[in-house]
Amino acid sequence: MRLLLSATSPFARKVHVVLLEKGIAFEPVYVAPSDPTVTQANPLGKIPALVREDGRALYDSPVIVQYLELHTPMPALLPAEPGARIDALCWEALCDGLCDAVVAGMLERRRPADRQDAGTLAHHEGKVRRALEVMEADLGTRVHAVADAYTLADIAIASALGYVGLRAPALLDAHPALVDRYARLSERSTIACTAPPTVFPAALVTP
Ligand SMILES: N[C@@H](CCC(=O)N[C@@H](CS)C(=O)NCC(=O)O)C(=O)O
Repeated sequence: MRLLLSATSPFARKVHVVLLEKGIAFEPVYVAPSDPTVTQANPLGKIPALVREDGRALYDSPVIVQYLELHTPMPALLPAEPGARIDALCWEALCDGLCDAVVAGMLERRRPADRQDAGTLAHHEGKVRRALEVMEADLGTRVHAVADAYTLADIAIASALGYVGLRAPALLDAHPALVDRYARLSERSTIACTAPPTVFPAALVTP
């Protein structure tokens, strides 16, 4: 299998971590979303895409994660108990949506200064701020997000926090507990080895 990814995509990082956690053999292919390899695999031109042995491709990241969980059930990254399973999937949705908003804000800020819309920027930033507030409140001091076990929820949270740290670090200033959580999650080798090139500014990294 080939995973089409970039070093910074939080969606690709989530899938990358799941592949590593499950010990599935794959070839990582670092590529820009605009590359023809990506549009051949995913008509939407987005990464990640997983190209299977028979050449058929899968996208988007929650679908790829479900595929990997179904085809390689162990180690399980989704709880078997239905309530906990839905909770984990809801964490994934929150984290993915947060990342979508960071991406949208970043694209708006890349427009020429005189064509950036303050209302649009505030709209996207509001989503990120609210998502981080909910994340901090709901996680509290629990070690794991769901079911007292390491699950997809923790992987999605690590990917999202790493991405906020990369693209909009100031939004973490109000959330030292989340910065701590990211540092703790990063102690796991699969999270550490998939970190984007620059994660948190040194001042924000707790020992
Ligand atoms: N919902 C998709 C989002 C993927 C996504 O937005 N990927 C970005 C990179 S972080 C991308 O490829 N953007 C290119 C584009 O939208 O044209 C998923 O979870 O896979």
